[in-house]
Amino acid sequence: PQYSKAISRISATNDEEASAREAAATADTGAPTIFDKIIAKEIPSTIVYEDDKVLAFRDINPEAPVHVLVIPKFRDGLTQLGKAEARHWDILGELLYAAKIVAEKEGILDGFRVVINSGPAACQSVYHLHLHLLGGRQMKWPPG
Ligand code: TR5
Repeated sequence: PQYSKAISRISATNDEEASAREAAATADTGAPTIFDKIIAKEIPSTIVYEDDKVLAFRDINPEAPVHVLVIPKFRDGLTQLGKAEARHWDILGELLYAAKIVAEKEGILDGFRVVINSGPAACQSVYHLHLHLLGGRQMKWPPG
């Protein structure tokens, strides 16, 4: 009984977290986001990789021991992956390769996950394209 109580507590927490994420998912208005302030260094973040096109910093609400967001410095209409156009080809490749560089720096090349939430149905909450790099623990499949 104690065990099942613990399980139901865990699922309640997961349900609450899931509802909170769904509630946080917003519409894509194209307005500037908090990530502009992070890029401009007006808001502090823990930067783990930076070059002229890409910034990678730790997620403020980590879902894994390693949880880094990899973003383009110039959004250029890329509020979400679903808005990608042919001109974004290069930056999309840069972001993915930067994720690999960060995975290597973080020591998680044995297994990591890259996630992109695109649009409200995927619970996207910040409309500046970003890759979530997650690792440092055994990942589960399928994702929710
Ligand atoms: O839900 P999506 O895929 O849009 O992911 C947005 C991510 O941004 C979430 O995982 C948030 O935890 C993360 N986030 C939000 C803020 C923030 C952040 N990561 C680092 N620093 C942040 N600051 C300073 N402010 C945020 N609002």
